[in-house]
Amino acid sequence: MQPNDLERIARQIRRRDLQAVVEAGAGHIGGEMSAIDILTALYFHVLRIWPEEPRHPDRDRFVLSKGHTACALYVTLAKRGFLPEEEISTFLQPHSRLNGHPNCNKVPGVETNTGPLGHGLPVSVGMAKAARILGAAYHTYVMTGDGEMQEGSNWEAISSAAQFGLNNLTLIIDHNRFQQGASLSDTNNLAPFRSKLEAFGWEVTEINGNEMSEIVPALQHRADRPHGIIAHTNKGHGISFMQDRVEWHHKVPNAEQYQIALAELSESL
Ligand SMILES: Cc1ncc(C[n+]2csc(CCOP(=O)(O)OP(=O)(O)O)c2C)c(N)n1
Ligand SMILES: [Mg+2]
Repeated sequence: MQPNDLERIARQIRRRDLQAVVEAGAGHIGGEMSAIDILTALYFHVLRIWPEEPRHPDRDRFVLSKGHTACALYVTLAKRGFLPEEEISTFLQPHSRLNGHPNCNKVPGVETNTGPLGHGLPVSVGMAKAARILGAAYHTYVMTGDGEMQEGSNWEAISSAAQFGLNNLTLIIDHNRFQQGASLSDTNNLAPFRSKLEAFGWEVTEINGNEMSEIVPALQHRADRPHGIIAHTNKGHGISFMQDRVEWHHKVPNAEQYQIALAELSESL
């Protein structure tokens, strides 16, 4: 697929995500918009997957460690054929399997439960290590938030991955410079990430994480050790009034804001 096609799909996913958050009256729209270009590249170009057989043993694994942005994952999985697209309208409704955080026992395509930050990367190290033990060829990808990197468990996992020589593991840090309620630099600022990952023995690539032509080759790159992608993104990317505004971590657009956002995400742009 060409970058143009992927950009078109990403816009469609952004629109559906926006609509779902507005209809549910809740969600984490800022961190969804920052991550959607990477999710699109993964599910529509990079991952080796079979939607009709979500547990295929040879499938590549993707773990959304920043589980609060579940809605973006659900919309992407639905568009790729893992679940009915109509089901997105049940997001956060009673009895829906599309909960605020992804559950692998309920939703096809979800690899592990996430939501409590700091767990997806350790689990992904286990998945990559398991591939080693089994002699399996699948690749494991995991996306964390930049605020999430403040969890100490991530750094234990990073050191283990290097120790195990896991060249079948790619970590993507969605570096949108904000966490919940504050900018990263005003809290426990771990940026810059490159020098820290390199000190643990990882190979590092830095990209514009909202630019498809940079995302795809970085995801496809294979190193001789664990690979970290520092994806510089904008929280709320694609919707002008949300970008870099801390309140859009989990604010819900009102009717007027919804119309402005929809227009900005329209096909013609
Ligand atoms: C262990 C844990 N502590 C706190 C929270 C509450 N929480 C949800 S999202 C979030 C901020 C995450 O920021 P970041 O990782 O940068 O995510 P993004 O900017 O991509 O939305 C926090 C503190 C949580 N989900 N898990
Ligand atoms: Mg962040």
